[in-house]
Amino acid sequence: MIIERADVIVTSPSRNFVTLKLTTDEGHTGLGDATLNGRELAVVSYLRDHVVPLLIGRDAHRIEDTWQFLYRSAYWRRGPVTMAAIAAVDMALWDIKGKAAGMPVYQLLGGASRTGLLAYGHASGKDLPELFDSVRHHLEEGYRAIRIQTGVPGLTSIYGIASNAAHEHPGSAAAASGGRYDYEPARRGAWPKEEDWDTRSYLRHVPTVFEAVRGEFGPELPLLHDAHHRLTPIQAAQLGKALEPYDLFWLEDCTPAENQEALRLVRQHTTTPLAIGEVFNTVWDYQQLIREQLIDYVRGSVTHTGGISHLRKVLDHAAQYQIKSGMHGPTDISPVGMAAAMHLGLAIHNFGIQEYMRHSAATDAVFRQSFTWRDGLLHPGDAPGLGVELDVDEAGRYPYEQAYLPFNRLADGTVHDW
Ligand code: CS2
Ligand code: MG
Repeated sequence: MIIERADVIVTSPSRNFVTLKLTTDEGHTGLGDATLNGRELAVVSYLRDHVVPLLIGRDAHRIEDTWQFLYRSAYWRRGPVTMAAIAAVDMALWDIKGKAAGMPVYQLLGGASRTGLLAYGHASGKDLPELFDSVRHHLEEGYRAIRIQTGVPGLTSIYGIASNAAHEHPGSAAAASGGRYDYEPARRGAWPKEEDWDTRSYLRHVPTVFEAVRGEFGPELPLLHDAHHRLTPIQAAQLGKALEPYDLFWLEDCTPAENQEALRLVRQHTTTPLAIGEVFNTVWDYQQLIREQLIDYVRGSVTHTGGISHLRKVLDHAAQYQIKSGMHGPTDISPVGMAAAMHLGLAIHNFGIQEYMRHSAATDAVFRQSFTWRDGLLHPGDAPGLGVELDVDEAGRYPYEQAYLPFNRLADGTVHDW
């Protein structure tokens, strides 16, 4: 079965998505997510100008050989742009293979290891009343695990606080459903928006928030928190220790982990479970984190970690150290990337939890999906392949929009991790 055509489709229903669509001589098509939030067009060019010409005429069944060819023949290795492009090709070839076999991709990966995938959603609020309202909203939606993010006294704008969809995101899923919280985890703008940050205020405030949430919602509900790369290792250790009484499911991105060794210091001081990896893109980024058991969850997404084939290898390596998956799943992972994550998550033994941010109604009209969300569990469905079809005409209604992620400055003007 030969790849005859490759299209790179950019569409922006609510936010930008980049999708690779492959078509074979036998008429099968496959989709791959290549979305890199804030740098989408870099991946578009990498695919259109450098990868697509190499795909035409290749045997669509040779997924591993195509992966190794694209990774090693590029000469320049790793990085978010390269690995998102390779991920899209990998996902599209698994989609095609599933359709040719008449099986959902999870069956090709070894079949189901569980009935469904535990998911978590993002509750947030600028203050406790708004946060509690958001937690209740997510419990009503069926979530069995919830991420907690709040405003910090003295800071004017901060990562993670949902906008009120009804007026800020017309056309969003929540606005359509009358819900109060739609959520763009990284509220983007046509120019990088400057946000402010102060670690000492944050470290004083967060433990009081979890004290209040446990008081209101009890000790059982799995709670997660994302420090979003902003702390030094010893500050991360301080926060992990301060949160131990609140029994978090995980503390995410507690400190920038390019220096994987930094997590040794955090690990020495706290038993709060740690999740890292959404900005990583190959197994080499995790090598020390996994081998020294410095983390408990691998946060990589299929879209940003070289596809199903490579993230499977990372997670099989992690399984040897009792480390589980916690795949990244905000709205900047497209429905195609989410579907691929669900197929992989259903098949592997060391599944942990799946992040699940609901896409907007406009996005769902572009990407017709067959996954299910029932009683707090996701399932990829049993449609052949990944189970997502892209409506090219609907996609054409939403041209690309320049959109940057925000950035942080400290009170003295120093740029800080966002
Ligand atoms: C966040 C992301 O979901 C998360 O854990 O870290 O929403 C992140 O801010 C975005 O993916 C950035 O594009
Ligand atoms: Mg995160």
